[in-house]
Amino acid sequence: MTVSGRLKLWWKHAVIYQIYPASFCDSNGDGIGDLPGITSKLDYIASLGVDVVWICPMYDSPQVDMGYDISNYEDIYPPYGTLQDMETLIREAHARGMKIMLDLVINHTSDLHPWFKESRSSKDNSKRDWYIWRPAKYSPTGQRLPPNNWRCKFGGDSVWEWDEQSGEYYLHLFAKEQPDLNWENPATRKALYASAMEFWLERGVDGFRIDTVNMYSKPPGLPDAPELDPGAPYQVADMLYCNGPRMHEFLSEMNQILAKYGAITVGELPSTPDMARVLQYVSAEAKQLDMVFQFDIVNVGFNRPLRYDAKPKDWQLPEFKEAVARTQNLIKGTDAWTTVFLENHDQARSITRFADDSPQHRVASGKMLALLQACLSGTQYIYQGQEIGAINVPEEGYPLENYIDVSSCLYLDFIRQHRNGQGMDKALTSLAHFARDHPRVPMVWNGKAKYGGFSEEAEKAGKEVKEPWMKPHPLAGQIDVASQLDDPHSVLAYWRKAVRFRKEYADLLVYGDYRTLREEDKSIYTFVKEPPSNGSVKAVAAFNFTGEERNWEKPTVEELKIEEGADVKFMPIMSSYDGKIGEGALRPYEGRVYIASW
Ligand code: TEU
Ligand code: CA
Repeated sequence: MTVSGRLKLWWKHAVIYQIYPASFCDSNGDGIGDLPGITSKLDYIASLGVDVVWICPMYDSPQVDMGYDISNYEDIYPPYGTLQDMETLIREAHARGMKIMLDLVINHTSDLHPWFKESRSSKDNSKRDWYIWRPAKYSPTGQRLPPNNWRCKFGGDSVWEWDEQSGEYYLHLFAKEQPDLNWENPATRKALYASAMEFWLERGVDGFRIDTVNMYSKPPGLPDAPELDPGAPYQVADMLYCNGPRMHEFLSEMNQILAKYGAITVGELPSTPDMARVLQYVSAEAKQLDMVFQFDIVNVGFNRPLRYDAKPKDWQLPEFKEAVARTQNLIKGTDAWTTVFLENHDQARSITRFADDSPQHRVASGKMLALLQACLSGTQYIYQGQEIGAINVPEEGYPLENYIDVSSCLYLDFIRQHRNGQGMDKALTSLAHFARDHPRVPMVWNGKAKYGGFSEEAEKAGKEVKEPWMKPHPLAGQIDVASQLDDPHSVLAYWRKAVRFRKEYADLLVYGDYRTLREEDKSIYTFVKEPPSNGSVKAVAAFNFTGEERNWEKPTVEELKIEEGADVKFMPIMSSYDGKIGEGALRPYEGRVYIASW
């Protein structure tokens, strides 16, 4: 079955809801989210119209990077629960017609994984080559130096950690507690596929979000990176370690296993601006991945070599439109598929980043962004809390010590170490806008309950309730699930409506071709969704990204690319404002969609 000339598949028009287990729901009062807590909320999740639940790493881990540092792929981090709890969650999700997607983190393990403990024990250990070890270099004065100049993704220091005991450096693109696996070793790959993939596919998991999916094949010789940031101690090297020479060979090898189970895959694909390169991962014919997360949209406004040096809101709407177009055009004239997301566990809240989180405009912004997502082609992802209009914690009232994510902490360490601590005030302003901590603040189920109802079930059961592992959101009393569940004017009600709307008009909204109109307009974002093959129906969407009412004219026949003189009818079918769909001017942070026919 094809739609708009595109193969129609269930996971293409699916809605996938991302859960960060530590912060979703605490069932036993220890202040840490857990698997039974997720299971207790499956009816709520299903009520959003969700088809798949993506759960961030729940595996056993020392939690240096919140589970993206795995010490045992085949067991659960004890505070989250047990393997039994996981099997219950999978079964209960399936019973509700929802599928389960897990996070596949196989570029690195934790330094506490038995494999790494063996590997580091000695140079001639049988698992030495399961990780990436290199001898030190030495300066002319005999100073020990790391094997190359690559910069760590966190903080900005070296990717090499010296291991005194075995007298070599090991590679870690992320934290030093996350040693990179050596994918050149077939024994390592084989063990990974069994432990991280098949163990869970055998337990009924339906697919994987594949972490850093383009970093496994390192460039031979591990050459120095170009000095793009003169004066910096280490250099950005993702142009070297992303999309390496054997990446597609490794993914094809993985697919031999995934295909046996019909597992769906979405790869996290950073640092790949070239569309032709992205297509090598997601063209259906290539049989690599079903879809990928590109970073174009979420990177809008990040414009400094060190991520958190960026200034808040340092972007214009045309840049945002271009970024959306790059992710949408991936499917134009190809057999590829794409994704739609504005948030995840690594990105600050989209209302704060891309619209207006002030009390006056927060709700309108949340509804507008919900409608924007509903209108974009590709598989749609919603991150926990997005559906209730969650926003960043405010700068005031949430001090630096509350930012506990490893990338926030290593950034502050970098400032202390390399800038003599200069700029800490700017660092707080930047973290208050961009930090990964914002989406990890505990979910607010009931703003009137203790800690925002994060442990409400435990409280009701009379259990002692500890403060959550992360400081609760200062605005929990205003932005919560409970007060929105039965409010037809809430962001939550609107997200449910937007998901239904998207499914109703899937042919254009999910499967249609996207085309930006009026690219240079700095206030209003207008685009068209149209069948790849000419038809006589298009969707026209317009979004006012400002806090003032703005005039807006319907597109001309030229803009719509239809024959001169055609008598075009515009039927308003959706607005992000309640009540009768307006005509003409767009109200503050209003989104509106028309069907244009002729
Ligand atoms: O993120 C990969 C990645 O590239 C991140 O450095 C991302 O660019 C950054 O977090 C954006 O702020 C994945 C996971 O999503 C992230 O949570 C992990 O920390 C990382 O891999 C290591 O596993
Ligand atoms: Ca708990």
